[in-house]
Amino acid sequence: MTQYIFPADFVWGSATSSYQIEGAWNEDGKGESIWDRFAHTPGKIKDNSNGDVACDHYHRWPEDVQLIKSLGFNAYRFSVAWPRVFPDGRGAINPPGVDFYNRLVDGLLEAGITPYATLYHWDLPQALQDEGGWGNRATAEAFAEYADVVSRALGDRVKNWITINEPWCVSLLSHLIGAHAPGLHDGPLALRAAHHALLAHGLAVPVLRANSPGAEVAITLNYTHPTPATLAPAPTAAADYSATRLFDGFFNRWFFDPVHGRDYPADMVTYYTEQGFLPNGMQDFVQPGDMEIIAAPTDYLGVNYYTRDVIKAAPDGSGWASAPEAAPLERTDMDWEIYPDGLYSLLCRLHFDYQTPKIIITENGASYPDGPGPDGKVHDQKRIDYLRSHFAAVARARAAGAPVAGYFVWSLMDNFEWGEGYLQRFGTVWVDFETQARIPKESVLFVGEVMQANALDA
Ligand code: IFM
Repeated sequence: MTQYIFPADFVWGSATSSYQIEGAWNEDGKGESIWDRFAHTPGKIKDNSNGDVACDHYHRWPEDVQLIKSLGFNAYRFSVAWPRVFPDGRGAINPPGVDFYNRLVDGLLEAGITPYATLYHWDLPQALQDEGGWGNRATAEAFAEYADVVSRALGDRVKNWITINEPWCVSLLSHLIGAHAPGLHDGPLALRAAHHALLAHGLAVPVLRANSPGAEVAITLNYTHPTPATLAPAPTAAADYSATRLFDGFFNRWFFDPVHGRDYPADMVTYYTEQGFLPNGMQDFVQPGDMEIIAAPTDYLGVNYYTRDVIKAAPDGSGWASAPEAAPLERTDMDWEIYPDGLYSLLCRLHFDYQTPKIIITENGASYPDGPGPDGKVHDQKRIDYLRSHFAAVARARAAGAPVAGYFVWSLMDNFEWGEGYLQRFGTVWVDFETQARIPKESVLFVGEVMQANALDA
């Protein structure tokens, strides 16, 4: 048994996002988002559900704030729904939408909980999508206007800002793979979208700093740990390694490199050119000065980590393929392998390779099909095991020198898990979606003990 100690000022929080919990999709002047449109389109969500009601947090936020407080978290990461503030994406502000977040922030502060506000967690106003969405450079400019309005309203009290959540999902998952709104399959568009999402981040950084003096500003990137399916001396090892390196470029380096001032990775520019994703070259959407804007110094990097990907060379030699046959570890309900060493590696990679000055884990957690037992309690031992192993990975990375300053568990409560609907429960609080009852799971009691002690036995 090892005891890991966390520093006294370590941030312990839980996280959610607007579309996943708020509901009230068309109340008080809110505009339609791309997720409203996507989820209302038959066949897009596995259980044919949507976020119309979700956790009804829009109406139940006071009790949710009390819940967060009672669980012992000292920070809460939420996101602002852009179409609540600007129903048309820009132009006329919707005051009731801004008031909602004003009340939420006041409530959090009264409860002694530090708010971490994410400006974009995927609910783009549909009006902007109708003008080209993230494929359109004007969306990045509209984001800066939105960041200005929100930070003028909340910036006296919110001192922790995250611009964009997971630009890989905003761009490649949504515009190439098509699993998320707007559900497209267009490689060139996906790369434009990625650039404009990063540009939006960079444009917002000085705006947030100006309107929220003393605030810490960050972007959140998601990371998957790329692992080659075979190692030397297997005859496939060299090809699997090259494929893994490409996959790392696709998922990780395309985003981690530019925000660290390294430009887009040259090997991936070559690869995407060969794939026909850059028919007019990078200069088609990268304008002079953009890379400096994207690399605007931030106060920390937010990282979301869940799993690894085991990769082999594609049979036709053109890229990578998933290698489930070489991925034998226990899995969560999302079918994601449990691999805490990937979190350790990420944190060390950021520290030793990228020299990231400060890191906060803005999401980490696990989905399991849990529910209350005969005693009315939710015994989610597997989630406890998952969290314990990942807390230990954080502590080990800290011991190796990685400047990790905080950890937010995903998620505060069960919620709308995007294309999976309500079939996946990531919450540390169980939600009955019929009655909206909330029951803290045993895992959140475990997290509470760790937070209280600021220490972990593992
Ligand atoms: O629920 C999502 C969250 O919105 C973004 N990061 C990953 C989580 C689990 O899939």
